[in-house]
Amino acid sequence: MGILNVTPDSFSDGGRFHALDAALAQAERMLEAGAAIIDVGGESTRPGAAEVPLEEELQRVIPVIEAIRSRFDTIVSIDTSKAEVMRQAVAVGAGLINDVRALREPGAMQVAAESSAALCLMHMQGAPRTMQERPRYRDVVAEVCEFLEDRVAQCEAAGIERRRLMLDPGFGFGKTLEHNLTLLDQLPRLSGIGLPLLVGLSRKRMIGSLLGDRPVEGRVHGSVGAAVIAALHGARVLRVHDVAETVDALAIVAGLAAVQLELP
Ligand code: 7PJ
Repeated sequence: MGILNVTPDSFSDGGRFHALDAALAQAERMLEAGAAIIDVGGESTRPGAAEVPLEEELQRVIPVIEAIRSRFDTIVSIDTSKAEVMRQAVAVGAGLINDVRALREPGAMQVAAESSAALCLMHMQGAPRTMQERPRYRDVVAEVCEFLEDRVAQCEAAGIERRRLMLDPGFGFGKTLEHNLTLLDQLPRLSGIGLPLLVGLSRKRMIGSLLGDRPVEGRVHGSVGAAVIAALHGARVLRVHDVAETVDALAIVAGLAAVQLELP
């Protein structure tokens, strides 16, 4: 899954046309590099980020999803928590709703149930503006599992079939470095829920921390290393910025998996 941010901070130098062009060019690069899904997001959920008004988010993401779907044969994912953004995104061809709030915003569960899109439910403790202030858990893996199992049950109660769901531990969303590393280490316990896992570690602060507070531009190799670990621990979808680099690394993981499957 290649990340396509359409926030003004990602395509800064003005104008919606420029933003659309730049977004399409980036989507094309990621698809050529081997991405299977393009994740379009217009709301920054980085720690400390302010919320984006509905109209603004719609204007950012809907034309981009439409344009990608008309030009490329790919799955488009919409990274949003807002019901109306989900509804319009699905109407113009998004096939996956990726919600860091796991369908907890008003109306989101209903829009998801009325669509036939795939859904990614992510764990987050708190809200983006404050989540990194003092994350606390008694047992981070158990609590993330409990939360995700509860959201799966809520989805099933709303009439959403299990086979439409993917789960995500939400690296960096209300978690310390130690929480993040514990989750990465114990990822197979989350697989035990029985649904595919999506994992996003790309260029995140935890990668920077392990590299001596490296700024975001210097986190590519660390991110690829983290993606390999996640894949070896059972992640089925990797949400990344650096598609070409990650696809190469995953070819090695796939080679290993092929040999392992032939052995007793
Ligand atoms: C994630 C996401 C993630 C899923 C973001 C960033 C922050 N969606 N959206 N999982 N992260 N499913 O990329 O640094 O980890 S935005």
